[in-house]
Amino acid sequence: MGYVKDSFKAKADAQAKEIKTLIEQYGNKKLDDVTVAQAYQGMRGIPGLVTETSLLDANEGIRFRGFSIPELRVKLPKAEGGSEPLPEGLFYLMLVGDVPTQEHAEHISATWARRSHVPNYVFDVIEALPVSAHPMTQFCAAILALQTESKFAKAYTEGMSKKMHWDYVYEDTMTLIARLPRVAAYIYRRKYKNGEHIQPDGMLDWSANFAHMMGFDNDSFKELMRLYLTIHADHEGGNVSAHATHLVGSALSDPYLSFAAGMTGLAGPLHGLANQEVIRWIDEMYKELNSENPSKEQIADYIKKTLLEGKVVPGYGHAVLRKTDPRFTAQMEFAKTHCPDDSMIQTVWHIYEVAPAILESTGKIKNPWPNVDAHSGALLKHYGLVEEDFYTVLFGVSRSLGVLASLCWDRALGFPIERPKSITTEWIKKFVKEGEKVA
Ligand code: CMX
Repeated sequence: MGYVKDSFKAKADAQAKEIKTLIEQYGNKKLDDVTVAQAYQGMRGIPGLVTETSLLDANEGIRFRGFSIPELRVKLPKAEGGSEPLPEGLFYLMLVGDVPTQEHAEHISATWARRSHVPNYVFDVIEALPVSAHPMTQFCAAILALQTESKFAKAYTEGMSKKMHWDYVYEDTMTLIARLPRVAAYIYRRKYKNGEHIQPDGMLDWSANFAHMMGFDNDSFKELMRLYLTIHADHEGGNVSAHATHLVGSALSDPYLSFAAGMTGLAGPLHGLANQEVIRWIDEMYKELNSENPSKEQIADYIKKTLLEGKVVPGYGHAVLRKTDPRFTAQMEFAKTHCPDDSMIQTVWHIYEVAPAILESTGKIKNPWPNVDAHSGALLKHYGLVEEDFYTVLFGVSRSLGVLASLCWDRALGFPIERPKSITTEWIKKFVKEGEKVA
């Protein structure tokens, strides 16, 4: 067994013991009460899920195993000559629970490089779709095509013991993550670069190789990819992509099927597709104002117009966060160092200066601050990755790290099939009138 796998299993066994004791001692203790509003309004704030890899604080933002993004930018291993964290290190942290050494991160890089070969029929499946198909549609189809190699599905059919579930989920996780950059880069080159594909470079780290296969060999872009693939990786368990992966995995669907479910959810405009929508919204504003350098007053008027038309301002708001997303701030800091004079980045910063007050003045938007998607597209555009409908695929490649590390934990801890109770409006009406539960 590899030493990453050994360390994970040792941690998970210890945690499973602790959880058993917790359930024995406190199994009936209430975590919270559920209100009628929560049942109707997306189950906001109900603590009904356990996800070990990260925890979101409404004001502070995400912490991965207790570490904030600014802390991780310092603590996680870097590529040679680089200053941004290697996502390989974040994966180790989420999976094992300890801050990795340089050697741990490099070991994961090498493992993923070794496992990155994508079978030809996966490319055939992508090629069977019209080139006009949205990149997320092509990405989801390719993940399902990769599923034919699931070791978990094969072992399950052959009658594996429940005790082995974690092992095969781990193996599928490592192979799937290893292959995603090749698949994503293939979709990118197919759709936007006349199918002129670039072979992987096994000497590069996961992010740099991904950048290389897309056709970007600029060192600064590789640094952006390392940061991008780190900060998008996980956002605790209740968001649509994480929850969908966890839910489908709880039926013992293998990691490929589970991750495909997460990705179909990420493709929604209120979730991961918002990064594409932000750029479209800015481009429409530029077109309407006939200027790529709008004043703050013009931006403010355009935001008000968007709201009057009954549309959302993409990149703003969040179901949990109540302050500026630290993932936005990390990207802003990167832009201040690498490309402060870019005109679209300047627009993003001007929007940040005016949008929160306008959104707040509506009185109904709970979080008027920017989320991760408000900044990412402008940075990618700066480096020439201008095809915004590809952006959610980048998000998806990164999100694999968190949701699949969590899936390993789900199976190692033996979590059962997820099956919350649903009720009807009739049930609720009777309950609020008679004060009792209806059978
Ligand atoms: N622009 C306009 N209206 C917004 C808004 C925004 N950015 N954010 C919230 N609202 C509206 C909601 O649509 C809702 O309106 P109704 O009452 O008319 O239905 C009201 O304000 C209350 O919503 P909320 O409780 O503040 O927010 P929710 O938890 O329901 O939704 C989110 C959260 C992210 C879906 C929402 O803020 C939104 O649509 N933002 C724009 C899309 C976006 O950026 N999504 C990316 C999120 C991050 C990610 O997952 O990648």
